[in-house]
Amino acid sequence: MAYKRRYSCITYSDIEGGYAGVGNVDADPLFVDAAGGDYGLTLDSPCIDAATSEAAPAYDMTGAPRWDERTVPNAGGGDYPWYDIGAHEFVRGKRYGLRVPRPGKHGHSGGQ
Ligand SMILES: [Ca+2]
Ligand SMILES: [Ca+2]
Repeated sequence: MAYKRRYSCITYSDIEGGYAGVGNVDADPLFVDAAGGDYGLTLDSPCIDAATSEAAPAYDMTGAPRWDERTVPNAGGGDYPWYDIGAHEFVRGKRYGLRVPRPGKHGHSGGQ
């Protein structure tokens, strides 16, 4: 078996069990409803304003712009130290849900 061992450099991430690196945290990300497939962040999440903007997209995977949550101290890095850890940016008052469709759930709900 021949493979090259690669040492990855992980920073500004939330890793269960912990991982050495700048800005890494080991804490429950406090998703909205992980069991229900909603991986959005709640306001108490340690992932808010804790990532680095360096080499990170200005929008999250749902298209929401990165946002400086004023009630959360900026603990991230880069030019804009208020990007959230993960694929989902917390935006107050507007939830951009990252929902994973689950089989067995009844059809579309008609709004809120
Ligand atoms: Ca943010
Ligand atoms: Ca902030």
